[in-house]
Amino acid sequence: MDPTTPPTADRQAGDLNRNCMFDGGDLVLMFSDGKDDDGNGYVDDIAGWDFYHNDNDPYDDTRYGHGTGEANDSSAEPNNGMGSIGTCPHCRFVMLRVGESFITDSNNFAKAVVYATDNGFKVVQEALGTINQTAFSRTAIDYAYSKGVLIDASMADENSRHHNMPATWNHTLPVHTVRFNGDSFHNSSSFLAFDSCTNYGGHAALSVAGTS
Ligand SMILES: [Ca+2]
Ligand SMILES: [Ca+2]
Ligand SMILES: [Ca+2]
Ligand SMILES: [Ca+2]
Repeated sequence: MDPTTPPTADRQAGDLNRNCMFDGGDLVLMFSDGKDDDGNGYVDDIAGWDFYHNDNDPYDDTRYGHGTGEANDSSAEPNNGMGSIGTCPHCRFVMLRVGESFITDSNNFAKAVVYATDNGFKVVQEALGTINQTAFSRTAIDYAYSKGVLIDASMADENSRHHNMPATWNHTLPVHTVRFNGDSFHNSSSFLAFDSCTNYGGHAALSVAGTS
């Protein structure tokens, strides 16, 4: 037996990666066979894709948590005895890894956007600042827009008016947070009440209450 193969008891239990939960990593271990069965160019893309390391396990192994945290905020399951509830708790999500922190290459992001668009995703949610804004990334964003895919883009967290890519390209929905000084953030009604842990400026298309 391959020494990396989990013991039979773990396979039967389904938690093959032994992180005490059933997750995409278990599906990757259980069903990967080295064949690109659907012929989309990605071998065993069973539970998303890692465009940073170009493999089929998008697990956040640096534990940076930005994208993982956004997935949690958006789609965390209700009534499961764990953590908080997402804003869309019955939405399904797929992890597409494009970097190991907040900063990444926009070409990785572009590949993920094309993948999401071609696989019928409705929304791409990102928490990124890219070191570049290549023609490929701009074209990918426009391609998603042409297919009706919403790209929900982070304004970033520098209390600044600087242009954070890729949010500043046309056809994204840049989002920042507001809060009301000295009172509940639920009372925020003005762009000027921006949260100091967010950017601001003409690209801010949507303001939401936040506490970070
Ligand atoms: Ca597991
Ligand atoms: Ca396969
Ligand atoms: Ca495939
Ligand atoms: Ca990986």
